[in-house]
Amino acid sequence: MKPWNERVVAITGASGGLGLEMAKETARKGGLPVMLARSAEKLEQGAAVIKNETGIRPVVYELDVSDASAVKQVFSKIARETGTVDVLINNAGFGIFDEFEQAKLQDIKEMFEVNVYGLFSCTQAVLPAMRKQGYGHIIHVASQAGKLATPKSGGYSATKHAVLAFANSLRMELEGSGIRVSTVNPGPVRTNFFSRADQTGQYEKSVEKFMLDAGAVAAKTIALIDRPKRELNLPRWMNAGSKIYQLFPGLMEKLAGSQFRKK
Ligand code: NJP
Repeated sequence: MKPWNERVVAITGASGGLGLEMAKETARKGGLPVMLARSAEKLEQGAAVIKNETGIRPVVYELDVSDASAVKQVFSKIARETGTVDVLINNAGFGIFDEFEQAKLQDIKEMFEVNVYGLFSCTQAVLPAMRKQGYGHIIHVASQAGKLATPKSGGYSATKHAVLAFANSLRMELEGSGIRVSTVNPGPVRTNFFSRADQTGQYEKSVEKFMLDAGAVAAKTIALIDRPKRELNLPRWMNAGSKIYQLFPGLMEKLAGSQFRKK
């Protein structure tokens, strides 16, 4: 991998929340953040804050990751105007929490379009150039919901399970290519995510005491670039719960089922 001051780090969903914090952390290290999201105005505002703090002016592009042809166009533009993407952070995503019987199929489709197909398109857009240069790092922001699905998050959890399955397959396909694949699986993080995921505010309230700080999650994610590993799981205790669930699902649902009903 090149030194930080030559690294190009493309981050989807960088107009707010985790993505914006990751762009900040990239610039603090001396790297060039390429910030992608739908809201051009928020991207520009975020980039200005980063320029003020670090002296580095991020490159911004308006992009809806669910639009596969726009993804192709924007990533070709990045390659032409900025250079090869050394690190791609597939972070754009959203959730809608609903009992499945009441859930709208359209909402679930849209979650798959962004959280899964968007991530596929962005990954395909950067792979050929990473292969050519012989290195690169693709970091997918999945979730603890990709390991343990709880009530009211069937659709959302299914998208994140898909991301983890895809990441594991891709990692094996890319063995020996110099391209690393990691996933970041956080529990609840203090961002705007909940304003769409749960408009009642009930879930946010019930997990308030163990919400992660977005800046801290972003710093650990960017640290993965220097010390790649397959998964970053936060907080650790929650991941321990997910592991025990995978071993003894029936028992866990019986003993800790009420803990799974926070949404
Ligand atoms: O959420 P939020 P987070 N095309 O709402 C963008 C996962 N996660 O930072 O397009 C392109 O503050 C949107 O930008 P805009 C979660 O699943 C979270 O928490 O301008 N971009 C904004 O920048 C997601 O994968 C928690 O509206 C699109 C960003 O995505 C990632 O963390 C827990 C887009 C969302 O920012 C970041 O979410 C967990 C599109 N079509 C996993 N649609 C948590 N917060 O608790 C949205 O386990 N965006």
